Amino acid sequence: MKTYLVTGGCGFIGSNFIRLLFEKETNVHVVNLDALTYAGNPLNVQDVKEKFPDNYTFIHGDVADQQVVDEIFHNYQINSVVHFAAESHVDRSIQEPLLFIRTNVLGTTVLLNTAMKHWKEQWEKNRFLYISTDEVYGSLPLDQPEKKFDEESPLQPNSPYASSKAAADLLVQSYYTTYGFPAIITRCSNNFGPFQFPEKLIPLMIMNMIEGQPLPIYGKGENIRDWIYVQDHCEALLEVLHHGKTGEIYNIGGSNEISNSELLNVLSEIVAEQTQVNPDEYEKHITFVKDRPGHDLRYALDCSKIQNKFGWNTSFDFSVRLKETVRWYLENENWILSVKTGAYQEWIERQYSNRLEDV
Ligand code: NAD
Ligand code: TDX
Repeated sequence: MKTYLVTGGCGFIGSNFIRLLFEKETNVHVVNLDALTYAGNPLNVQDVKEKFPDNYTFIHGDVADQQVVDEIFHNYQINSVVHFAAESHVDRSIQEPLLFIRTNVLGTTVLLNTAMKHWKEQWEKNRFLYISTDEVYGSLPLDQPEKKFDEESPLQPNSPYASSKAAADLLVQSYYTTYGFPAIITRCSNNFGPFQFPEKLIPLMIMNMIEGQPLPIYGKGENIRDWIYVQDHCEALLEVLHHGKTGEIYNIGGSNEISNSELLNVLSEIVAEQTQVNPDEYEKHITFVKDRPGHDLRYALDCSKIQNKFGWNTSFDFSVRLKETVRWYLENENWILSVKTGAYQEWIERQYSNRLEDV
């Protein structure tokens, strides 16, 4: 039996990863450590809990809490750590940077220290996979489409979120260099798919279309992101976990760049088709609002390393996956209800009270 400590497993990517892990592997035990912040939703792993009651353990706790993390390593023979837990939203980091430092930097260091202490004698069998992000590289210009970031590109993060992820990324690297700690880092582009909290662009727009809310595009909508379907990301993580080399960094991207405005047009058409509404209905709600401060223009990753080493590639046709994602949000009413009150409501109120009148 192999035991994985997955942190942030009630969040978007973590929950998709746990589901995939149980689909692909037998004889595994997953310990999911999650603080259940506004972004963590127990419904995201409800099916896993029901299907694998003996192989799944949930621990409600904070990655920055030394005692909790120490107890987990004491109580379970953890073979590998897959560290997703983070404050993950750029806009929130602009409003509350200290929280991002605590969770993303201190939390990662507590995990590193504790794993190091408990793993001393079995180093070779263990892996610590840190889920970093493409945002650590900073922004690319819009007028040089051939430029992409590879794993050697310098780190030039811009937002407090990206800087906190970069700080943790460097700490993970330092544990490998200094102690030989068995760490691997992945840096992924923007994910989309089921179970994503509707503060990130795609689910926010889908939810707002369903709810008849305005569709706020920051600035001119010309910013470009590289979108990857969450399952493709999770499959890449399994490859890296099993075949990756310690001390190495792997970019994971969708090779699928699109501007926010274009994306919103495509989404409007898909939601309109699936709800049998005229697309003009949604397009008239598109509202250009004050830009995000320090808004990165473009992200794009060179993923040749992971493609060449593991033969990994994305499996999807973007528009097919977008359609599936829209359908998921339309069909999962209970999930929508669970996020609709509370943080989502508070989030859109804050967005609109802060932004629309400023334009
Ligand atoms: P998310 O916000 O959906 O989920 C984060 C999870 O971490 C939640 O379940 C939350 O409850 C938990 N958490 C937060 N603080 C915690 C703490 N102190 N202790 C324990 N648990 C805590 O995030 P996501 O989009 O699933 O991202 C997961 C990871 O992947 C993050 O590290 C993020 O930086 C990285 N990443 C995300 C994307 C993306 O597009 N979403 C892209 C690249 C990298
Ligand atoms: O209401 C909005 N309007 C808008 O125009 C929101 C929420 C976003 N945007 C823009 C900002 C970005 O250019 O859409 C783009 C995507 O925004 P987000 O979904 O907030 O993602 P981004 O800022 O690109 O960061 C994401 O990618 C890398 C994730 O949130 C990070 O966790 C990940 O590390």
